[in-house]
Amino acid sequence: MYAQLVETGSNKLKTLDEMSPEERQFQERINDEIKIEPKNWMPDAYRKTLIRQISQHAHSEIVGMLPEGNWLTRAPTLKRKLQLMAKIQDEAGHGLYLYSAMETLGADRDEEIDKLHDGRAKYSSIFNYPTLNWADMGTVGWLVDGAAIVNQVPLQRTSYGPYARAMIRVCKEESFHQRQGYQILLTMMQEGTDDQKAMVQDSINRFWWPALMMFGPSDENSPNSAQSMAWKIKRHSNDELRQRFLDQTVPQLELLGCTAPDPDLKYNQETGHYEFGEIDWQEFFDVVKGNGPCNRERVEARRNAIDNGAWVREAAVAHAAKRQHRAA
Ligand code: FAQ
Repeated sequence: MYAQLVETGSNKLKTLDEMSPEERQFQERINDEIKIEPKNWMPDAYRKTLIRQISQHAHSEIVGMLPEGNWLTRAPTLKRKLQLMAKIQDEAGHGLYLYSAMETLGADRDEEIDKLHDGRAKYSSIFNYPTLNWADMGTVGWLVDGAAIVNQVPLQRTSYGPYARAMIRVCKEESFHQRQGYQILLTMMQEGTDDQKAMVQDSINRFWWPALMMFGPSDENSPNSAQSMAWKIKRHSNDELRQRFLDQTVPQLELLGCTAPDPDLKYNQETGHYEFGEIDWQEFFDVVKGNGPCNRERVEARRNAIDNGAWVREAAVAHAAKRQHRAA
């Protein structure tokens, strides 16, 4: 729908006729599904929007390592520990591809990371919730990576080439993450004690609503959607993706033998979709503004990681300089 706005001018967005020749050529390229590459001309606002979204996405991957890192030393078996370690390393890798994609737009990585550290940059709200028990490692994989996949699969077709290409590998790895999470929960539900089963339900109760919030504000309160969809940065609206996630997740919830903390959740035979209760948007905006349960702790952990690792970076630079000097 949004892709048509540019042509019909039915919103505040410019029509093709109102665009400069450069803007028009750019939009026509997008309408024809031709990727925009770093050296192509692009409107400043397109560049800024992408830097905003890709940097937030990269920060999410990096901050997203923290809630799981909390459980590495307490994984119940060596196998689980190795899987969790591999997943966390993948997330670091995703952050690095994304920062690289962002740099192709002329953004400076250090500057963007500074914005994360001083609270100017956002990252996904979901990572501001604590991971309190081992089942949370299953729930994060199942629900959080599950939501991330639903959001990221369409991003493989986003209009900016480097972002779209980064998403292909990211999505493959997220699929493994989602399955390992679900498998943790299935094992606990099928082979666990009553206490372990209760742990799974408790974890789902805490992560259910925050996972639905990951898709962002509802369409009528999403200021960036119309333009981002016209530019085909976003291919579906926040609410469409939230619904898609819910429709695929509820049957998995039932297979686990668990319930959602939503008395209004029900299947609508006519529409073929699940209906759900009201999201607590106040909670969402509080968390996004920095007032969630773990916001301060997360940002501080990232700041400390950079500060404590400074000597390693300095040593690596000194070592490289020494080798270069010897080779000369
Ligand atoms: N949390 O107008 P919209 C992962 C902000 S990766 C915080 O709808 P937009 C992997 C939004 O930035 C998860 N802020 O914005 C993993 C905007 O703020 P601004 C991250 C949010 O950009 C798994 C304002 O609200 N994925 O999980 C959130 O068109 C497990 C208005 O919103 C991505 O970043 C939120 N949930 O749509 C790692 C995917 N939602 O900048 C470890 C790429 C919205 O105007 C463990 N990003 N905001 O001040 C996107 O697809 C989009 O940016 C949306 C938001 C859909 C997130």
